Amino acid sequence: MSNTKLYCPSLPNIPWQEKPAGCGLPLWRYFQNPVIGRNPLPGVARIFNSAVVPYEGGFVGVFRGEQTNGVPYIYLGRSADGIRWDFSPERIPFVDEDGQPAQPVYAYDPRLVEVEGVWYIIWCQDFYGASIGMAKTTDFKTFTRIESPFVPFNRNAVLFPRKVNGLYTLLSRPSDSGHTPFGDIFLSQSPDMAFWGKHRHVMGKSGNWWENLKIGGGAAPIETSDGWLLFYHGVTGTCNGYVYSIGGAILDREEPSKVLYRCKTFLLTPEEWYEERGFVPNVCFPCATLQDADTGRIAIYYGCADSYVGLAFTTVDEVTGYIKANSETTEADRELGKR
Ligand code: BMA
Repeated sequence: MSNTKLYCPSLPNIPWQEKPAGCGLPLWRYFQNPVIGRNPLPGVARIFNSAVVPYEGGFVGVFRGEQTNGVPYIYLGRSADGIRWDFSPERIPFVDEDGQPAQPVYAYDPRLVEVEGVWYIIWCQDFYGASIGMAKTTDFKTFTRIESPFVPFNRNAVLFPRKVNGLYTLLSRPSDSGHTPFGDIFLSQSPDMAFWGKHRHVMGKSGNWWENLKIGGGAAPIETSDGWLLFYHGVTGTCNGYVYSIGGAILDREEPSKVLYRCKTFLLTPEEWYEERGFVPNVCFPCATLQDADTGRIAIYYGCADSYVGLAFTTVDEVTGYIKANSETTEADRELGKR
C-alpha cells in the first residue's frame, strides 16, 4: 500500500522488476536494458526518446526513429508487455483536418498523452525553425495534425493528462534552433488545444552541477496526492559535451507553475554502456511513464545516448519520499511564475 496516492487507473500488467539489493538511488534500471536496440527497422538506424501508453489491454507507443538518411521521424509501435515492441514499418501517416496527407519535414522526441479519451502526440518539428508539432488520434489509425501551439523556437512540450482549472495544460522549453545552451520550463494553458496563453514560468536550471546548463520537461506529469510528479531532464556541459540526467520535481496540483519540491540530486545519470556510449554519449532522456494506482509502481521509458530505449522503475512512495527528503527550491521555483 502506498502512502502517496497515484490518481490514475490500475495497470496490473505494468512492466516491473523489484529494486535490486544495494541500489542506493530511487530509480533502478531494467536489467535487460536496452529494450530497443540498434537497427530496429529497415531504414531506421536508431530508436530512442519515445513514449508509450496502455491501450486495449496492451501498450502502444510513438517512437523517434532516426532514418538512415539522418532525418528523424515518428513510428508507431505495439506491445503486449511494454518491453518487446512491434513497429509499423511506415512512418506515421499524419493527415490534416481535411484528411489530406500532412507530413512534417522532420519530427522528433514525441510524447503521447491521453486527455478525455483523445490521445495527443506532441513532438519537435520544423516550423520555420524548431518548434512544437501536435496531432491527435482516437483509434491509433488516423492521426490528425492540429495547430502548433507556439512560434519558434521551442522544444520538449509535455501535456498534462487532465485539464487543470478547466484548461489544457502544457509544459514547454523555449530554445534556439541548435544545441540550445540555456532553457527553463514554462507552462501554458488552452481552452481548446488551439489557442495557448496564461504563460507561466515553472522552473529554471539550478546551481546543482547536473542541471546547471538547462532543463526540459520529460514525461507527462503524474498526478499524486503530493502534487504533480514530474520527471524531467537536466543538462550540464563538460569539456566532452553535454550530459543529460533525469531529475524529479513535484508541482502544485491546482497551480502547477509552483514547484513544491525539487530534488537537488539527479534521480538517474548515465552510468551504463548504453547510456554512456552511442550516437550522442551520456544521455538519459525521459519521455514517458506507466503507473499502476494499486501498487504505486512506476515504469519510466527513457532515451539512452540517442541510440536506444531504456526502462527504469520506481514506486510513487520511493520517488516522492526521495524528492521530498532531498528537496531544494528557490523563490523562482516556488512563485506563480508571472511577471
Ligand atoms: C536535445 C534533443 C534530444 C537529444 C539531446 C541529446 O537537444 O535533440 O533529442 O536526445 O539533445 O543529443
